[in-house]
Amino acid sequence: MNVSELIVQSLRALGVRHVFGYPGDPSVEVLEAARRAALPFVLARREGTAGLMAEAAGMLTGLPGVCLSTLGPGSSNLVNAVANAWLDRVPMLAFSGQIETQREPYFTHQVLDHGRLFAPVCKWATAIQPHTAATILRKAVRSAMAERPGPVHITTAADVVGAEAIDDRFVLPPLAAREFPLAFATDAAAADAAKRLSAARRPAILAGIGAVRANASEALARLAESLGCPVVVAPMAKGVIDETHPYYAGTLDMACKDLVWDFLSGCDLLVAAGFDAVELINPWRLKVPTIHVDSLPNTDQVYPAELELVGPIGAILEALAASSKSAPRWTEDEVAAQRARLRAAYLEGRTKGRLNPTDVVDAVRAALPQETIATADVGSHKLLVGQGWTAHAPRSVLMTNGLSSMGFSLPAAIAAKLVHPERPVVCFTGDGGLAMVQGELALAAGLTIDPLIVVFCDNSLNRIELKQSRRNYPSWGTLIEPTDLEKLAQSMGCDGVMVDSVAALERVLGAKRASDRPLVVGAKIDPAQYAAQF
Ligand SMILES: Cc1ncc(C[n+]2csc(CCOP(=O)(O)OP(=O)(O)O)c2C)c(N)n1
Ligand SMILES: [Mg+2]
Repeated sequence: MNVSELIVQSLRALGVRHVFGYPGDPSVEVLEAARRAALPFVLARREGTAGLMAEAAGMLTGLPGVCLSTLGPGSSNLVNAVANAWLDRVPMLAFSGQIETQREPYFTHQVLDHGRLFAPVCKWATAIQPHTAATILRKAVRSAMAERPGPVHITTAADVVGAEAIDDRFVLPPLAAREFPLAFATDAAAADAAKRLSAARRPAILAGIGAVRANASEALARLAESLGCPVVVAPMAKGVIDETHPYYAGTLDMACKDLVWDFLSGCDLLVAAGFDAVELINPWRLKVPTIHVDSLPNTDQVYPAELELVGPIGAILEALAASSKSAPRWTEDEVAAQRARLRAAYLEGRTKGRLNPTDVVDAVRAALPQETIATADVGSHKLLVGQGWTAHAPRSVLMTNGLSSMGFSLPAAIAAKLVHPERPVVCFTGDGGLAMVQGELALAAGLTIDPLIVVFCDNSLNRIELKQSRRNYPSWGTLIEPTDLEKLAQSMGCDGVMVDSVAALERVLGAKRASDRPLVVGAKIDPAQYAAQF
């Protein structure tokens, strides 16, 4: 078995179903090994988008997303996606080719030092060798998946990929640590937490991506119900509690953020459940005593916590639910009133008779079934989708709120469709974000998948343009040309349509459409609502 075959075999053993990438000379052996093992290779239009597809696959499955590039320009193109997975805390295995091992130390053409290039944006940057191959892969997998998960970058040199693997027995490591039940009743910190919760009159839970990774949804709902306590979620954790649950109380740091922060300020105890401060866009402003519940200690200290309960998040939340008795602290009506305030604020600033950004979010939500996977890009539209889209299950909304790289949502939607072909997928993107990655429309068409791609067309990098106007600066360097998305989509093998009214949008969403072709809907919105909101 050569090293490439060993790599493919270990990816198979791990349950990986796709490799996303863009090849070069040193990738040929890896491609051939994947072909022989019938491991699908998804040829993206550039490495950066391939990596974002891998990231989305990692978000959806919890297994490392796998991407591949050539050396030099391929690896440098891959850096953005690896960094995105790094700050979004998504497990990833990123492979880049390299010149032969003997030439690497001195040769210059296309040779970058991958160790130095990737070290700041991954958990481990390493290289594979025949005599250590299986061990390196085992360590890479375990490192990528261990809390907090993230990317591992593996250099595969041109002379190594075809060489016989000497260390050739890949043993799949346990992918999660055995979580022993906590001795909650006898633990002083736990008893302290239970006492504080029992004494609290206005507690709230702030749930984040750690709770999603820990599959703690049920425990979270149980704690909310047993306390009678609202749950605010971080954007990437949307769906960790069904947003139609009576105790769901909004998404943090998206649209209407002051309402959410003020609501939390009024609480007398906060349980941060798997909340990762990487999702904070604004500085922490709460003075509320906080209990940090996570698989890791609160080493970031972006927010202070008086007490830390570190371990299996679901088990800790269950134990808190069981141990903190007393009457519900909030009525369901009080939490419903908060949701109603949020909804009213989210709708503010619309212009009658125009296609407002929230009209687009709401019409799409109304037209698509509960099990839809939504991906959102980065920009003004994301803030409204983040608050306005009703999520029903964890891992059903994919967005990047760690690195927050534009151009994420289209590749993520393609990956979502490959991972879950049976579920409807909608991609929300700004016109700026789409322009960065629009070549991938041709990939989506080639794959005969049917994501719905909804583009907020405002001819602007609105999020930045608004910041200019806040300072009374003219819009300069932030305007983009209008694009005929109907023509663009068609030239890429997709269906396309432009709409400029709610009625036209609803007609398109209600019409029967091809199940083997993406549909691009260019929504010509009136951006005035953004200005009113942000
Ligand atoms: C790769 C990248 N470049 C720049 C930014 C900074 N940025 C954040 S939002 C934004 C504007 C996005 O424009 P568009 O996609 O049209 O969305 P809109 O704000 O108009 O809804 C920019 C430039 C970023 N987040 N990522
Ligand atoms: Mg825009």
